Amino acid sequence: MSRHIVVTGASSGIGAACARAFARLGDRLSLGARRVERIETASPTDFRQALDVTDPASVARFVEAAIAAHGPIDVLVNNAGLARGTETIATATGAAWREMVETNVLGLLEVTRHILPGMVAARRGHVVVIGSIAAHKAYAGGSVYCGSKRALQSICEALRLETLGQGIRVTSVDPGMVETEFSLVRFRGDAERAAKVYQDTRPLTAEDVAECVVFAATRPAHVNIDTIVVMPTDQASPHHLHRGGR
Ligand code: NDP
Ligand code: 8X3
Repeated sequence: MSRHIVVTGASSGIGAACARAFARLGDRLSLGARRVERIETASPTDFRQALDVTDPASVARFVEAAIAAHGPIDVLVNNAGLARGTETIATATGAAWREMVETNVLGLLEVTRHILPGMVAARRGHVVVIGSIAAHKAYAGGSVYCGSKRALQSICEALRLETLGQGIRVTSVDPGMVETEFSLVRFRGDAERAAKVYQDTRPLTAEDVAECVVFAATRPAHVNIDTIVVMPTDQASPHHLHRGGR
């Protein structure tokens, strides 16, 4: 049966790949991102609307319109997120910290708090969070990005406790290196520096991660996949990569 899937950050990378993967299953999609014109729709019934997860009014408008378009939400893929810069704590100005926390943590909570009550009322629903291996292992220059992703682990744990017995599933998909626009955003548009991140190594594709999301979301209702940690074969930790060619 077709389900209503919401994907945040669907204009690029992992979010766009999740949208394509669920579209192939025949699900009804509601897709949001700030660059709404970049969101690809597979079917004329797919719903897309500008969404800035850091703006509570934008989140409220998006969720209301998504439910009006496709009815109760079955799966929320909390994917919108970013890393900005690699400044150390001593050299940062703080602006990028606020952007990361407002997007990765507060934005995710804002979207989730609007969608969860409908899932609880229906006594079914699935909240998927795109975490990161950065949640499992911090690195120099990544303090706040890593911290924001580690915060999501606690949020997922609390969410499972708060919804226990109410039919809600909570899954964190925690990827290692994925070749998307992530590094371009992190390095503020410096394409040369971003390309070097993926040089001579074989990263995951956005599709690899979307397959993990779809796997979790297509288990029977009594099965909750807690956490999927997925890394390239050529990666052992955030900064331990084998660069033997692609
Ligand atoms: P991309 O930069 O390709 O995609 C990020 C998406 O997030 C875009 O669609 C962007 O849309 C959206 N987004 C960013 N800020 C906002 C906002 N305020 N409101 C709504 N949407 C927003 O990167 P990825 O696909 O790689 O990143 C997706 C997720 O995966 C992130 O949470 C990231 O932390 C995580 N991740 C990525 C890894 C990687 O190596 N690439 C590894 C582990 C985790 P727009 O700019 O149009 O708003
Ligand atoms: C993205 C992966 O290692 O750059 O979450 O933090 S990493």
